[in-house]
Amino acid sequence: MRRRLSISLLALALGVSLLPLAVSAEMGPNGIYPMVFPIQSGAYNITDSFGDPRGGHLHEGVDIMTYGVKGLPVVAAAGGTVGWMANQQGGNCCAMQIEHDDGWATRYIHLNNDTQNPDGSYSDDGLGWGFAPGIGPGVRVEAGQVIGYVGDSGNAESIAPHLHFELRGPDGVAVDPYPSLKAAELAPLAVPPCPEGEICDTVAFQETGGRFVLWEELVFNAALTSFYYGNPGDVPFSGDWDCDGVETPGLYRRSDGYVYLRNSNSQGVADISFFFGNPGDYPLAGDFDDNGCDTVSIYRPGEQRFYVINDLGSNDGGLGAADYSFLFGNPGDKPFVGDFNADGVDTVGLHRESSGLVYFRNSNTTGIADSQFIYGDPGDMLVAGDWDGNGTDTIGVYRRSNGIFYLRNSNTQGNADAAFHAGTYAGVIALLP
Ligand SMILES: [Ca+2]
Ligand SMILES: [Ca+2]
Ligand SMILES: [Ca+2]
Ligand SMILES: [Ca+2]
Repeated sequence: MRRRLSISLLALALGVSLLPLAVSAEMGPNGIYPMVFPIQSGAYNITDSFGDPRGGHLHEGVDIMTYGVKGLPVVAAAGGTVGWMANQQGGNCCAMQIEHDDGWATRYIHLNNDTQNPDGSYSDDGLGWGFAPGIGPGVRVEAGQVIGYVGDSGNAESIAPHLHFELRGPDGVAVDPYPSLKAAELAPLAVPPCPEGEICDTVAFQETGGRFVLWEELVFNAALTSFYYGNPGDVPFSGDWDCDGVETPGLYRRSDGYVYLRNSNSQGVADISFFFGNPGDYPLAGDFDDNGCDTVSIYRPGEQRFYVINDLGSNDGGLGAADYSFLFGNPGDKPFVGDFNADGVDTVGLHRESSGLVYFRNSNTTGIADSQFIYGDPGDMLVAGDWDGNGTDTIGVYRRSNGIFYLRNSNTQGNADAAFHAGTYAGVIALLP
């Protein structure tokens, strides 16, 4: 039996804090500083050696070991200007600091100081030069620009060549760069999967406290916007409720079938609320009739039945009967929606979280799956979106165990086409902001 929320309960549910919110442009969520990995070619190995005791002091960086190889190019982890450089030949040759535009800094220590021979080997003579041409104090550098070369200068003469890499906050204090380096490894130079000029879906993550964090591009160092909407435990989804081409969040309260829709990606109360379905149903949102407007339908797991409706409700009212329903799927599987064949009509799919099985239909009718394959690991959360702007929705998974979002540009089994470290969240939605 359905019941309406009282006004006060509704206010409590949706009238959350009105504090202005912004995710820091400097340090991303989960302690990840957005940067590119400082070595972009050649083999390396890193372990988290930050804070290890080193000859009377604590190690203030992470050593990126290069398996005995000198001369690998070192790139700036972020855009900024060259700060100090130590270039006295012999003793301290070839260490530098890049001062980032946001006040943070990175240090690159033990750059090469040896002479390269005609055969490519290095004489361990301390007479070489480990800075890239044109690099000097005050010079502007961009993220990914080559600034120097790996070596064994300074107190690394007696050990293997490596890059000692430090990350320092605006206060000058070294912070452990290891999580940021691991995140940067996933996205060399952070190339977004959306080609220049295309219109592509992105994702927003839902925090346990009800805040959404929207990634403007699908790269770990994307600009972020965040806003509070809804209550912990509400199931998030997204759609274009007002047919303006912008997709915004909706929430479904599975305990009572209440739908709360918002028409902007900003903090505030629901613009549209109504109820549809029964306790325990799952929400689905999409354009099931290709009229340019998304509506909210439901999947009833106990019946394995989809109930589709092409209208939205209003004013906390009930929506009435579905336009049509059909059977599809197996008990326990979770529904998702997408236009998997680029014909303009959204259809339904199901994801078996226990095994990673994905299967979907290209029409909203009963029948066997038009496609099925395995993607991701058990426990991953699945969403579908048009990540590359070609009109076809494909799969992406958010892996809560490591905070990484993996996406694929075809609905087939295989490795991710792109991935980025996002951090720890409770849920994820795909949307076209
Ligand atoms: Ca809209
Ligand atoms: Ca529609
Ligand atoms: Ca379709
Ligand atoms: Ca696509």
